[in-house]
Amino acid sequence: MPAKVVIGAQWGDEGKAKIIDILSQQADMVVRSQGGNNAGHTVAVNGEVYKFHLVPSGILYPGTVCIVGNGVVVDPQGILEEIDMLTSKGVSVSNLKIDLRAHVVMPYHKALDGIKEKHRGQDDIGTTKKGIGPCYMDKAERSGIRMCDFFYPEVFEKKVRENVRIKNAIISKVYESDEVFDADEIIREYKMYGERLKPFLADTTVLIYEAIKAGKNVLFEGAQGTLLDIDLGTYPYVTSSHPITGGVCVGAGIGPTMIDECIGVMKGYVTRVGKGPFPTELFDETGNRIREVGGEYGTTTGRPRRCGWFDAVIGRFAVRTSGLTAIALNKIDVLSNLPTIKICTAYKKGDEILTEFPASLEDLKQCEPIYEELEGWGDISHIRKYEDFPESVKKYIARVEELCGAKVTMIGVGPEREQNIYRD
Ligand code: 2SA
Ligand code: MG
Repeated sequence: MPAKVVIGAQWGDEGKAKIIDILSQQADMVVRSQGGNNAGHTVAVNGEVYKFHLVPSGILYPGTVCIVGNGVVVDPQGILEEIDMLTSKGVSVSNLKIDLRAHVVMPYHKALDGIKEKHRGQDDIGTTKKGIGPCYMDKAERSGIRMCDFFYPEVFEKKVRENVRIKNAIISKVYESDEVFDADEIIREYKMYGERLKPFLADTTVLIYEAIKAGKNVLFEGAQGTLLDIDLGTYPYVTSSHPITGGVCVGAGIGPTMIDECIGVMKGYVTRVGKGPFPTELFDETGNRIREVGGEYGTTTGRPRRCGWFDAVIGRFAVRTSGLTAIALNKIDVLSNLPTIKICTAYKKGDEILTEFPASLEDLKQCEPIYEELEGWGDISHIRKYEDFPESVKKYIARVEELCGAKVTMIGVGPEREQNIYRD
């Protein structure tokens, strides 16, 4: 395996958790490098259900080192809840390490996330309200609080006081809200969290480097998806980090030459939560059917996800911007029993044909999908070998590969581990 990256190649919720769970079995180390507890996945093992937001699910395998890298924004309360949940279920967290450089999500970040969304009104982004955007904002503005600050109480206190002074002014004066904060209270509470987190803190960039150098299997676990990337996604309807493979280098502190494989996870259709244009979105019976059969409802919020046909323009974009070496194509069983299946091959914008994903949302809004229709298939959930797929499935997979420009090496026909079919 050596160093493998798994990212979402659409708008998130591509079923990365399942692929990561499978690959974690052979991993010596699993690393998160971006986002925060806006990510979420559920893993069921031996009848126990575990919900993860910050801690890599690899923690369930004894001996696997799990890292929350420097590029992650960490909500101390959130990660401590996860640690407590794991401990109460008898799972050891001794292999969990959090980078000293990781930024801390503070209570005012969460409040501002909510206040700003409310203020955006009709133009809201549909954020998870976990404080992700405001925390990355402070990081870029150079006023953020980092994990290493917990070791220097006077530095920590000074930073909290200055931040609270500014945030309170913004909250009360700009947004006319009374959700203001008390610095002393935050300092007291967060120092306590800091004490509890100290045993987990380390320079994880060294640990990752040494693991790769020693030939260990290192798995980088992406959160969210390509089109939610702050630089390359459908801005401003994006998250504030880099879910593309490039984000791993910065967010884990390694160089691109240290990565061997980049796997992009796609579904056989597309979903999106939150706002923003979505060219292949379906508003009809087929869309409802995909949502129901695929269980396309938000893990944390329960929000129904918007559903649409597979979009190869997006697939190509993900392959190109992340240098994908392979595609994991998930949930194609959800498309079973449809008479025909559509794939969007390009967009039509007025008289123009676009084969590449546009930069401007104004352009994207005008894009109409150009579809190619393929023959459907019946139940495939029992299939375990690629050779056993009906011709129509093989043709569909071949077309996805051709249009996106990367090989499909894993195919998902159901939620179970055995329902993941491998192909060289
Ligand atoms: P934010 O909170 O600032 O990151 O929100 C900005 C946009 O990014 C979208 N977003 C997501 N979309 C899908 N899945 C996400 N994460 C979890 C997951 C969701 C869950 O991985 O399954 O637990 O249900 C995620 N995180 C952020 C969000 O909808 C906004 O459009
Ligand atoms: Mg998800």
